Amino acid sequence: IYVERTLAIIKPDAVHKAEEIEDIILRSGFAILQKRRVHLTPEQASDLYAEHYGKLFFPSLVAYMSSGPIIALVIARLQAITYWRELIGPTNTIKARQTHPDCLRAIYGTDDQRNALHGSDSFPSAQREIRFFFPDSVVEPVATGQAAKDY
Ligand code: YYY
Ligand code: MG
Repeated sequence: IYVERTLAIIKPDAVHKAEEIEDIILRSGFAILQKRRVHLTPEQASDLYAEHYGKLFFPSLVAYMSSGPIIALVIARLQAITYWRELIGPTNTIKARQTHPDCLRAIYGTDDQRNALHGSDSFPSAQREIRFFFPDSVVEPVATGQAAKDY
């Protein structure tokens, strides 16, 4: 068995529900390894979402993500990357409410862009995003056996 790490973000529209969301994270079998409350500048938000640079929604995404404090969390459990994405649900909150009413974006999201939560979409993304918020951490999203002592 192996423990995997991923990056979760509680976005500005959901920060007022952070306690409740962290509780759900813990009850869903994750450990919260690191946590940081941070107010990104537009430049930092652009870097975080660089993969979407040039898309129509990019400017408003950057404005949203820098509109207030966010909470970045390194969370860990078995298959954390896949499982956290499953738990937060589809990107579009409005559609999520129709197809996945129990997912966290359906519950905590605001509209089709302000979707309350982020989850890394792959192993390389998790590495990059964990390093983005926690540059000093030893980034080893997958830990086997003895490496687990790091937790
Ligand atoms: O990974 P995920 O957050 O589910 O979606 P992405 O396609 O990576 O988009 C990142 C972010 O951008 C999304 O959470 C909301 C916003 N966004 C948007 O406003 N409009 C879109 N058509 C697609 C994404
Ligand atoms: Mg994405």
